[in-house]
Amino acid sequence: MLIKRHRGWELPENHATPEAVFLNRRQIVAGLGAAGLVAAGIRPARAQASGIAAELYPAKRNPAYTLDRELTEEKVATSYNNFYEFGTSKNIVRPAQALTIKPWQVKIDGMVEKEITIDAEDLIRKMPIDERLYRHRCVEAWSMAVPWTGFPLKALVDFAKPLSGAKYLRMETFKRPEEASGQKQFWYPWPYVEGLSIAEARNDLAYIATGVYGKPIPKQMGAPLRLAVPWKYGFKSVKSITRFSFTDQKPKSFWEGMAADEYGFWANVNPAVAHPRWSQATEEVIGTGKRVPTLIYNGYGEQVAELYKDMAGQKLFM
Ligand SMILES: Nc1nc2c(c(=O)[nH]1)N[C@H]1C(S)=C(S)[C@@H](COP(=O)(O)O)O[C@H]1N2
Ligand SMILES: [Mo]
Repeated sequence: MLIKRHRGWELPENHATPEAVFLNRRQIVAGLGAAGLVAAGIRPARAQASGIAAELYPAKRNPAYTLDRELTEEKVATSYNNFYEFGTSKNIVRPAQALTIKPWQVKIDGMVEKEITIDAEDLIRKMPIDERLYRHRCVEAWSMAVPWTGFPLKALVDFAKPLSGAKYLRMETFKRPEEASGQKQFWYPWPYVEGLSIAEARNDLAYIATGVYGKPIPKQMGAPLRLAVPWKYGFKSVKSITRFSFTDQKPKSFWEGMAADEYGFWANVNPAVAHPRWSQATEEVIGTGKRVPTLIYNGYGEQVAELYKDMAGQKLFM
């Protein structure tokens, strides 16, 4: 079992870096601007990484979501990324800085009581923020473990007030080829789209991350808000979301549009079901050089297996 009890007030152990805690407190308490930080001998670049609703970080850790494994080092997790809008390599930190995240309009539409557009900062400030330690397993058979900050997707679903006929939640990334050169590659079905069933979106584990390592989330990891569904392959966790649409039609995802026989809608982690081109039995834990066995539902079966009990015969693991 992966869940270990921690008291909520305990300080993050080996991740929320002391300087992040220090900078956040100092900025709030002393009201130090970048100039003040320079005077104090602190590089402003780090402080300015706090873009959106910076006063929320670091947030109180939720003791229900901790792990029995080491967290991935911050500099590893924040510099080894998949974000095809900015290139197909893992090294997209630099091009991703071109993304404008302030202001950031989020549209909530489709089968809801009332469609709205709201700025990400206003939306985030309405949500119940906590910190959670989650595993993350990419379909490419590597994994990491990160301390997200954010809010349960369920809170956004409740805020949206979906109509009773809504069965799916479709989530869409920005489309700005002028900022994201990968989107000039016309053979990809931009914008990046992902979807969940409403039951999945209401599961306690489904999460919208707005921060990581005790700070606002960096652009390369999907600022200002991205999905984190740790029992599914990483491609489901769509980054930099601009639109949440409630629908009765199963959404067609970006990767389904590319290769439907390799990347399906459910995409739940299962070591026993191989990708057509490679095994999913083990995963490389990035930053450690080690391979470990992959777990069914990425170790979260107790929380999510129930969602699929009446779905035998569907391709749940691809
Ligand atoms: N918009 C968008 N979201 C995306 C992707 C992408 O290319 N574009 N890549 C996905 C994949 S394959 C993975 S493994 C995770 C990687 O998240 P990380 O870089 O924060 O680890 O983001 C997912 N979300
Ligand atoms: Mo991935």
